[in-house]
Amino acid sequence: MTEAFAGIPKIHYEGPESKNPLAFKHYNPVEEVDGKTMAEHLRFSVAYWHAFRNGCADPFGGPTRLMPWDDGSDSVENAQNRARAAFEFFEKLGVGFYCFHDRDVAPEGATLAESNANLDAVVKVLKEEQERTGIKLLWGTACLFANPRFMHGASTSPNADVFAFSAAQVAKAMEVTHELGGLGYVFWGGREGYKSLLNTDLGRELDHMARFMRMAVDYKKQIGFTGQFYIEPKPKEPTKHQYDFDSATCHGFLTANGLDGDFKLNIEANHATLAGHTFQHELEFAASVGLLGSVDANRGDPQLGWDTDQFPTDIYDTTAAMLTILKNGGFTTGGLNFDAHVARESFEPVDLFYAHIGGMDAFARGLKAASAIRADGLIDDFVTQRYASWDASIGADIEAGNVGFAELSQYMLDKGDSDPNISGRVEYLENILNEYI
Ligand code: XLS
Ligand code: CA
Ligand code: CA
Repeated sequence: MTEAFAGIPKIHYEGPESKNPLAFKHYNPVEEVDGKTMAEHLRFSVAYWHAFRNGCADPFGGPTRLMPWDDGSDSVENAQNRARAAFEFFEKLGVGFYCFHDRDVAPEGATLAESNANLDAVVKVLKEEQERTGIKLLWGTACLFANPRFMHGASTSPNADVFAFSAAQVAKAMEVTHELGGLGYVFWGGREGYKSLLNTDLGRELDHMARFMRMAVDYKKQIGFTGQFYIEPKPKEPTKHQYDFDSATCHGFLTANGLDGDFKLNIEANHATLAGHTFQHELEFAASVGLLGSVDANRGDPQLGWDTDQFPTDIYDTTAAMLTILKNGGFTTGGLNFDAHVARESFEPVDLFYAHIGGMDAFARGLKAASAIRADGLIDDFVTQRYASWDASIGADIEAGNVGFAELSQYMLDKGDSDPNISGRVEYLENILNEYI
């Protein structure tokens, strides 16, 4: 096969002084930060669907992107060639991971059996390419939202046959993820939600979703897949209300259904924005309940209320995210997946490189800044100090469950009033953060 990205060399680290747009200025994969290389910390992944299947059409116009490696057909052969082009891109960019939906990599057939056969034919090439390059599958997933059959949802469809079809499709997607040595499997809610409560039995749909997840956990054991399961929260789009609204909602759903030991969360920055949260809030909440698993690093646009899936460029944001990720010990099975597409007007193949290079450099800067902030310790020390009243005497008794309202009433009656508060020092802390960015 001829080179898909002819004329574009392998991307190297050239340092902050470099003016070469096809070089990293901050991401140096072999540089150590806090005892691990940047590549080990950041575990970058390319999203197959945006990088290789999204032509950047919008509701007002067709696709613009030039993809000379793609003949535009739905043939299996084209899908196999596309897979080879994708790996050329991953290799030149220097990422260790990629992610896909079943229907991104292989065309859907007229029947489920035909779709499965198409998928097997492309998975064969993906496997060859993984072995050739050493690039790994961060996670696989199934597209349960594009085909019209899923118009009412998948596991939450009012049509039981659609639930059954979804189960069959996920079973196959899990099998191929397993075959490719995938480190994880993502459940993003697709159309699991509603447009109108007038036609929806919300409680029944949530029960069906829980039953579906339970079946997935059982099947995982049946086929011996040991990768990590993730739920990816999103509050809206394509439905008016998505059941996996945000980290807290997913945590409630998982614990209510006894599934919290089987799943972690894949937190997407853009979905946090749509839920009215910051990216860091979603990460902190997930971490606080032991569910921080993996990250979709694409950002939204503060002025736009939809899922713009832009590449991350805001260093303040990447620093905040890396602070939370480092504080919680970094990634194990997870990584930073660029679930992002280039702007519609950035239509040339080289733009795909610029976009990813920028995202990788933005996270490298965030990693370095976060590591320096933690080493300096001023913010951590302040937080420790702020909660010091819980480390001894009455605070320690409350945390240990040794006292109740009666004891606390007596304690305060004896004491007369609470100790004075200390300042929260918000601006002082914001100033420290800015010193490192
Ligand atoms: C859509 C989601 C989706 C998941 C994978 O908004 O971000 O792409 O990451 O199904
Ligand atoms: Ca995502
Ligand atoms: Ca998104």
